[in-house]
Amino acid sequence: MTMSFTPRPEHRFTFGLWTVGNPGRDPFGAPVRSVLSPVEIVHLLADVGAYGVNFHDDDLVPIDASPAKRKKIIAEFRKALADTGLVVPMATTNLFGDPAFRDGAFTSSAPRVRAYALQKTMRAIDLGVSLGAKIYVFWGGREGSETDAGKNLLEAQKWMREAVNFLCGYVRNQGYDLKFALEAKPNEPRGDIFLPTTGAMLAFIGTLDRPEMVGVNPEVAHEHMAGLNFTHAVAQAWDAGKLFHIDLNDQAFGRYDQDLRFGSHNIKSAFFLVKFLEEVGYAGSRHFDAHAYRTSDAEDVKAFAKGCMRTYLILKEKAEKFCADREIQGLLEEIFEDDGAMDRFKGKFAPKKAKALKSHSFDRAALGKRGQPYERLDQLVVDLLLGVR
Ligand code: DIG
Ligand code: MN
Ligand code: MN
Repeated sequence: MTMSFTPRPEHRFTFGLWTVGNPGRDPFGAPVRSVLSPVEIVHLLADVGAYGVNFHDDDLVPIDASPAKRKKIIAEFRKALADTGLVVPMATTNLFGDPAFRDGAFTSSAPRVRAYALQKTMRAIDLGVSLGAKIYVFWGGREGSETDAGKNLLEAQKWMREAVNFLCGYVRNQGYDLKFALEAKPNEPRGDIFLPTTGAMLAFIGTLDRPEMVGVNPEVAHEHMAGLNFTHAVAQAWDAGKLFHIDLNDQAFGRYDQDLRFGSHNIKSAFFLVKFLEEVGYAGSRHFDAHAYRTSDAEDVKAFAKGCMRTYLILKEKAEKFCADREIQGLLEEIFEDDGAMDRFKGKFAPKKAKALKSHSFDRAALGKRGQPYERLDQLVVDLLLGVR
């Protein structure tokens, strides 16, 4: 059953303006590709089969644009969306590029910077909502420290909480149909970034006034930078009802944030992620927060975008084959076999249940003798991914 790996709107593949628009600048080199306009990026994404486009406020409207220029840019962007049928599922604020944010935005030690960050974000929310965004991402790239000598860590948490609570209040007061998705990253550009993992973000959300308005936007590269299993983080977010958005890319462990083409480095972990998302019926955007190699020319950038979507669709088909594979399913039945003998101890606590369990006799030696066929199962996954099954 080989389906065509052609992206369609129902796949909900999205890209940020900053992804295929990345001109190839890096900390050690100047841009290598011409800068594309938002309109050119929308048409490029339409050409490769994307469903939607996302943006930081400054990606669309330069921070120093005149009101007339702003109006023109937005009108042209709207027309490109209408001409191509692309939508804007998500928007976000650039709170990391301008020098004003060099010591953070919501957690800057300077009150004026913290207030300015709120103002910039409210204006960016207005823009995002006006173009159709229903999810608003916050990535705190500058929220952190190089030395903790100058930071009050409890104040920083409080300021972050106040900012998110304030913005939830703003969204409610405006009557916007908008939810927030917090994106974690352990470091870069700050030496250490506050709330460094998706798990940390999930704990933080529980301290907010309106936690129901706030979820997470896990990114593959960022959890990998922390040495973590990305699909485990996604599963925890899903279990908490907080997987509001997801940033797909790839990343070698122990490296700077590479934002590689999806599935280009860890194909097996990408497979387990796609299998999870498809099995649970994740209905949100499949957002590729990634960019082409600096060595890529314009044509290779399009190949990068096509590759992100193609790999996702190939792995989606592999996941379907996994679920239909009788030998794999046979092993899973063996692994999860249950004779029902422990049913009386399952579920919520009850004094009688605890009493009976405490007095139950287990054959501990027999428990230790039972192995699991994970080698056989994992080799079947490898066979599947290598195309020999
Ligand atoms: C980086 O991983 C961040 C920023 O690009 C943006 O704020 C967010 C949107 O996906 N990801
Ligand atoms: Mn990243
Ligand atoms: Mn991201």
